[in-house]
Amino acid sequence: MTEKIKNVEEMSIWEDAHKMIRKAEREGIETAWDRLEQQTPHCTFGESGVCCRICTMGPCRISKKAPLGVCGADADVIVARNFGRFLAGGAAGHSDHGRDCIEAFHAVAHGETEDYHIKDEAKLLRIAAEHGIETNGREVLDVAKDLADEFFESFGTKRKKTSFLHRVPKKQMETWEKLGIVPRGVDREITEMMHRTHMGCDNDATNTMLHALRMCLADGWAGSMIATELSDILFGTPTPRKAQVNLGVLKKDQVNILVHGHNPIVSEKILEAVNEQEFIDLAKEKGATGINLAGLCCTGNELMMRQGIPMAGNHLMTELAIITGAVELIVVDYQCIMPSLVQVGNCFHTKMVTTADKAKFTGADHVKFEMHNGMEQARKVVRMAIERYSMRDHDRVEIPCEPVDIMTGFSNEALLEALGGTLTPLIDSIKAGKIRGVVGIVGCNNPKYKHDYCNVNLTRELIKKDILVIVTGCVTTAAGKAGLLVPEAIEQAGAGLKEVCGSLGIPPVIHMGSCVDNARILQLAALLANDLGVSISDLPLAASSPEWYSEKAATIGTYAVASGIYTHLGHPPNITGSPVVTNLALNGLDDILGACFAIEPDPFKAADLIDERIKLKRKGLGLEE
Ligand code: XCC
Ligand code: SF4
Repeated sequence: MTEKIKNVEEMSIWEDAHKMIRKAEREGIETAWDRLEQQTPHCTFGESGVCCRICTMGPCRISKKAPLGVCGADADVIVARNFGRFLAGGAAGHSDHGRDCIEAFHAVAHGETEDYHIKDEAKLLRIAAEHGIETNGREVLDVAKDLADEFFESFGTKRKKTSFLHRVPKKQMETWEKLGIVPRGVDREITEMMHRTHMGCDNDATNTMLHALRMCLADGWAGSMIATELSDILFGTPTPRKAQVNLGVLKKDQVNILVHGHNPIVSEKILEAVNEQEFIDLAKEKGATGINLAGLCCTGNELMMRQGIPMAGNHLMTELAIITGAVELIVVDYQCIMPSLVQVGNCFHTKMVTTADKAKFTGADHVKFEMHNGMEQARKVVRMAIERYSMRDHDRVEIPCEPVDIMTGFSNEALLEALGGTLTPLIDSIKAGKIRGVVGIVGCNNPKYKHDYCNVNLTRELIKKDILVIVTGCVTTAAGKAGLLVPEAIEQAGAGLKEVCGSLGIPPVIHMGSCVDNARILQLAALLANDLGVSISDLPLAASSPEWYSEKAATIGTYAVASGIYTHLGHPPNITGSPVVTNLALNGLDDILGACFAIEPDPFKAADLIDERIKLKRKGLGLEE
């Protein structure tokens, strides 16, 4: 065995993680940290983005000795193409999730399913009206049919603009028009990126990156925004509610089912099924006291926001959740699901079930969810979980801690309601400097970092500086475990933020949902900019993804910057081999968009960088500190 690079305390900041990593070591179970060690050191050509595999005259690797690929492409072109395709993967992930939501919504509108319904009619009518669809005196389902068509069109190639661009502030839109980056169709922009990056097409790094901005804008303002708004229409717009987080939400004496992935279409049905009396009785027959459903990653966020279902953990906790030995079944749809979960499950009695044809895992059982059979399939999955309870080895069960309370459910609608119906109190607080700015901290975990160290410390530092923090994605669980998602956390905030949040009864760190729900942050930014009659890039806003890992996270960062929001990342994407692309990301974009990326692994220094930026933007608006 090779020497461990890190001790357990250096891998994560959490007690539940430490205990489960130790249990894994005792029981000889491999985790992401072990495999990271086997993969280290990483290939420096790959890391800096200068390895090109786009055609079979290569692969080519750029170095001082060999500065051009066989075709003559230099490091800038190769990095831009690789990064363009990386971002296309992220845009495709969110947006195809959005398309699945449209398909569900379309099936409801056309009466093709009994299993899904319109839950928030008022929101449906509001969004339809936003898109110029007649709502007066019409059947709700007829309006829904038109809205489904509107959204499908947003993915196509015939229009000049996607849906939701009417939400973009005027000045911001003028910037995009000038740069030629107004997104046309979601699929079109992704396909065009694949085309441009084929050998012999776009051989100008800056030009490729401009298209990357357009493609990512299509993801944020259309693909993701459609996913968010339709999920609200189908399953309800989130409202503030209590929930709990960490591995302590698993129950020793109950059948534990975990939902993992992203789209509420599967997890909402599983939730309905676990509450059916027939299954509760069956679980009791098998010796359990009940059925416990908990979430992981973003599907966990979706269920937590709308239903208050507890969150077992974020990305790096997914293997560790199974290592408790208490999980009967883990049911997944797509994205961020480590294939290793099958192997870890095999070390216990844990069954993994896949539900989407586009995300099968060798070794897992496949129960295909379709619009017409969601409930039937959910019942099948819950029955499988209950049947496995008798296979559990109770001597191997270890639930490592007590759960922590959180407050969730802050959709923009809910936030507006908490503010008394208008944004004015928030804007007044910003003007008065009680809230100096707003920062969205989003994204993932990455075993290259001490798990959640940056996520938590950056959040803490910002609220100390009177900066309101909005969290989504896997940062949510980090902030929740740290006790930052409850109203009492105002004690850790600066005096101004403490006063404002205290009077509203809200936490200084607001949970706004899953990763597609970063679209809610875009909408909020647009509302603030419109209210002040400025561009988003004029606002004292920033975004951060301290521990990001995925293509999707890079895409989110890129649409944030393209939308005028300064964005901090803990580490750079694989672009450092190109001076042109790197300079564009860190400086050049600032000149054309009023926003750029910043890279800083240290959360305390990152908080200072963000603080400086907020000062600058406040000054630009003529606001006092
Ligand atoms: Fe995935 Fe969305 Fe990242 Fe978490 S935050 S690891 S992308 S689940 Ni999106
Ligand atoms: Fe090499 Fe050019 Fe082919 Fe890339 S596209 S593999 S640089 S020959």
